[in-house]
Amino acid sequence: MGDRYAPANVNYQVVAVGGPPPMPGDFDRDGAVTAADLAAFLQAWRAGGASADMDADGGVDTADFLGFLDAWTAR
Ligand SMILES: [Ca+2]
Ligand SMILES: [Ca+2]
Repeated sequence: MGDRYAPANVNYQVVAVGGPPPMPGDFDRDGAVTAADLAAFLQAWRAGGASADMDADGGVDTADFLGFLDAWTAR
């Protein structure tokens, strides 16, 4: 028959969409707060996005940056 098993996309990765992050600061939802999340956080923080409101006080400011650093170092 000539059929051969061809592996599917080996670059497949799970990308979660929607819902709250499993933990504060885990922007890419891989279960850990890492440098990759820092990049995502900074992007949201500069834009003043709600996802950067780490302390959930309704504003995006320096306290949220410190909150992210706290989540990062507490991993
Ligand atoms: Ca992460
Ligand atoms: Ca805030």
